[in-house]
Amino acid sequence: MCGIFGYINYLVEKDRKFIVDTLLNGLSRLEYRGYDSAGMAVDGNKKNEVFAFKEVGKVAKLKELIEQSATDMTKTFESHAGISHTRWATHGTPPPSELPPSPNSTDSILIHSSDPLWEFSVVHNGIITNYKELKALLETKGFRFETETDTECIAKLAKYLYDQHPDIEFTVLAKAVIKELEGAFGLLMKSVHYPHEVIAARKGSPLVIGVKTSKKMKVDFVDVEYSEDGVLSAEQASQNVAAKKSATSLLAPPDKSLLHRSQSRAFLSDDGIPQPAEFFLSSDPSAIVEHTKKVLYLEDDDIAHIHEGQLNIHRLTKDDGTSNVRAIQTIELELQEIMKGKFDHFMQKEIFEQPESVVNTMRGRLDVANKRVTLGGLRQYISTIRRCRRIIFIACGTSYHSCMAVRGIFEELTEIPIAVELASDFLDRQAPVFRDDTCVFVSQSGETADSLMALRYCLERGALTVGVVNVVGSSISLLTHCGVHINAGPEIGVASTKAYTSQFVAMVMFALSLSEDRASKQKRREEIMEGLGQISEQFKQILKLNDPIKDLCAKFFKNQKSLLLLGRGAQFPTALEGALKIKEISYLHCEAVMSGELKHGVLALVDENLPIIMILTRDSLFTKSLNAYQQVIARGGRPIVICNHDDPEFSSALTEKIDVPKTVDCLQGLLNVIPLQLISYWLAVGEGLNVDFPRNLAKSVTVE
Ligand code: G6Q
Ligand code: GLU
Repeated sequence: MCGIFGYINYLVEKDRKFIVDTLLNGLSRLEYRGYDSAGMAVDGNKKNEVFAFKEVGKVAKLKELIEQSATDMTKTFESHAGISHTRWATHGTPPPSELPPSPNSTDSILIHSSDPLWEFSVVHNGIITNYKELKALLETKGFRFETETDTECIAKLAKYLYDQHPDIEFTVLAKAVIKELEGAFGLLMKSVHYPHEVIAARKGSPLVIGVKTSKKMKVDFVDVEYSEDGVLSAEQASQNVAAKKSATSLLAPPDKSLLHRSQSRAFLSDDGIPQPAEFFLSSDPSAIVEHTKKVLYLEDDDIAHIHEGQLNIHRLTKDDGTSNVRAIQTIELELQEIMKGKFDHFMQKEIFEQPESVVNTMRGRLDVANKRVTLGGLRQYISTIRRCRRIIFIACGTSYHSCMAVRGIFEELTEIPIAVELASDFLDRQAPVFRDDTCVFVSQSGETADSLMALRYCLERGALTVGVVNVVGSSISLLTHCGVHINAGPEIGVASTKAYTSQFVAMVMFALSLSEDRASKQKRREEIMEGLGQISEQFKQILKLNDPIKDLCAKFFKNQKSLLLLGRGAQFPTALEGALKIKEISYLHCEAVMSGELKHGVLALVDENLPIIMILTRDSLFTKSLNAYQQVIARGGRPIVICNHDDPEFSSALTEKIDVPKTVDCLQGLLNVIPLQLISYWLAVGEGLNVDFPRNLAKSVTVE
């Protein structure tokens, strides 16, 4: 996935330095979304001129490039539109380490032009699945593609259509282009032909618009305008050009009578004249909050047009079930929430935030004193879910592990058959889904393409869908029938930590809600609620192990090639999650093995040298887990044990152990995962690796 950011000032004079810095700053907030390369397009010194800057690597490199470019930063603009992008490449070769900053020289750069003059510039998050067809069509029209990326076809298609109809309005042109695009996108487009205007469109990838005006806005919504006119296909355009048809008949501005509503009233002053305004477009509100708290979330298939201080939202088709207005909301996210504070890395900050983030997940929902759980977002659907014939949890990566971790307690409390699916595999199998299934989509970002596609698949089959999501306003939270926001706060580190524990807690509360009507489960439910009430304090205790864990990493894992992590029952998902953390940020191979499976093969790896971590906290499977421990010891293995405080079984001074407090068995995984998060963190730091930006990864994977 990529991060896209745009800044438009209208009748608010700014110099180029301010504009460029605003874009760079926005990009650095979005850098967690991808950092293969970065780029921006801003107006040049003359009319009809664009300055494009592109650089391989992180935003800091782009900044350096701009500083070295000797561009006049003092030039002022009363109105201006700039767009930018930090990329996670999906198409085209991975970026070489050094490239000339020329606009058209390489496919490793993210921002795309229609031609060497940058008539149309596009930044894009997502994948255009029919780009090959579009490219082939455009090549027959004489276009030469400079890169391998899918995005380039958007800019070229715009240029092609514009050349056929130079009088066309920007929105009409944008609609004609967007109508041709298949796949997923959040995109921004600017053009020298439409100075100070930007088109922002969304289909499957997130896009938020921040609005800043000096005077209060007249209304806090923007009307959606529908038109079924004025949209033509690229093929039609080319055929019609061949037939020498009049351009206006093809791309005429939409018939006003077809407009659903006529004006974006929010931005007009009392006398109906647009007022000075600034607009911030972003893949994620974290890049906007420092400028304004007023935001508008675009919905899928929205095409926003920002021009002359106004924001208009268009859609290609009417009657598609979406609302007629988009609300301008006030977001509560504070900038400090997205800053690192006293920590060296976001991941470290997020690990240490867990005592608070789990409390935020439970706030207003869990009443330990009265033993009650209320999940407002599920209330209307809870009795339907109780009657469903199975619950399918669908997720990817860490979110999948949190589903695995709560499967047992769901089965126990609800007695409903539970399936846990990896979204990609579920789709690959085209697994059967029925109307009486409940499908739960668990996702931190709410934008993961595999999960989102699985959600659409389940919606098509009539299942009830539930979202367990962190990012408010994300696609999964918008598209599901009901759900729970985990309220963990923004998670910036690519390695998911606090989202995992909050998902876990949110899903346990979900299971508690579902089993509320079962008298036989009451005692167990109460025990779990008591346990949840203590989790935050227990997290604090475990976090005190930070220094010993750091030392342990240096002592046992330095220069190792591989690591085994063993767990059983509910602790197998903990082992899986720990192994994923270790792999993704320290690049050390780490394998999670179900202890019971050890003797069926993996035991062959065990000797006195292989580092092993075993999760051996007490639960009903403890005796069985000890068997695996004995098997390892018998082969000369010296496992590091994660066990409960003062467990007599591990009292020997020779046993290397990490002590954790005891909680209810089904919550123990919440505590046990924290030492593993810390191990992965210190392993990566020990190797001098970039903890928040592990190689080859991005925070939210909006590609299939
Ligand atoms: C792990 C990663 C990753 C993530 C998946 C799913 O540390 O963050 O495995 O969990 O990519 O992402 P979502 O939870 O956003 O759907
Ligand atoms: N497909 C575009 C590219 O390769 C955008 C990628 C993305 O959003 O992840 O650059």
